[in-house]
Amino acid sequence: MDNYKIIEIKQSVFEDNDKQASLLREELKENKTFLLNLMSSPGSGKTTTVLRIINELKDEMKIGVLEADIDSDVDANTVSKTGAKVIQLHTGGMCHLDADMTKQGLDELGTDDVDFAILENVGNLVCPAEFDTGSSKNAMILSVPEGDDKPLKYPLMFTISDLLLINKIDAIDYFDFSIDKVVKYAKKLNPNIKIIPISARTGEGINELANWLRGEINIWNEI
Ligand SMILES: Nc1nc2c(ncn2[C@@H]2O[C@H](COP(=O)(O)OP(=O)(O)OP(=O)(O)O)[C@@H](O)[C@H]2O)c(=O)[nH]1
Ligand SMILES: [Mg+2]
Repeated sequence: MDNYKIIEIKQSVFEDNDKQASLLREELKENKTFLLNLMSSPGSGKTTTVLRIINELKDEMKIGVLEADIDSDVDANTVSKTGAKVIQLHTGGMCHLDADMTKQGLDELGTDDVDFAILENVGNLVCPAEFDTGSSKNAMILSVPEGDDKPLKYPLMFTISDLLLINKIDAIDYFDFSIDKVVKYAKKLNPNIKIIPISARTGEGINELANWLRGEINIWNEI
């Protein structure tokens, strides 16, 4: 039997998503649960990065994962093999999650024994950027094969993200991709964005990512 649930999430009835997001953030803070909203295009490496994060932090904290997809349970199946608590959310065709939909997933996951919840959002660089999920921090992945012009084409995603992971740097020799250009464009849109080049495949940069997460989780639990 699979050790994860699949939830068909209901469309939100709330009109004011920002209000729902603030309420959820307050609830998570009281509960001392840090929620990372991880966004990217399909195939940029979200699930592979989630596996790396779990591997790095699982001995220090209890981790729970929400896998959001239009259909399938491929990612929940992969992540459940790590032993982390996982829920697969089906969005019924919607290309994003809002705060109420995220809450439906967290309620099912149960956050009382979760210190760090990771939401793998639906693969898409547009819609997820438009909806506050109630997360503690927003992270995005841009992978090398997608090209270094993406901050110019999808500025909102780079503007609302606290962390930009440049993934698949093991493949950089095969693509015309300038990390310097991405850093320049992204910082222009969002001067405070933290940028970490990684390879979820080889593990390069994962230490720095884990340290960033440890720092943010500590801050979240202190204030
Ligand atoms: N070369 C290389 N391949 C990678 C890296 N990270 C992920 N991949 C590969 O990229 C493909 C997609 O990775 P996933 O982790 O499934 O990507 P995803 O963003 O979760 O995809 P969706 O959930 O479908 O949106 C897989 O074949 C991975 O093995 C990396 O750092 N380097
Ligand atoms: Mg995935």
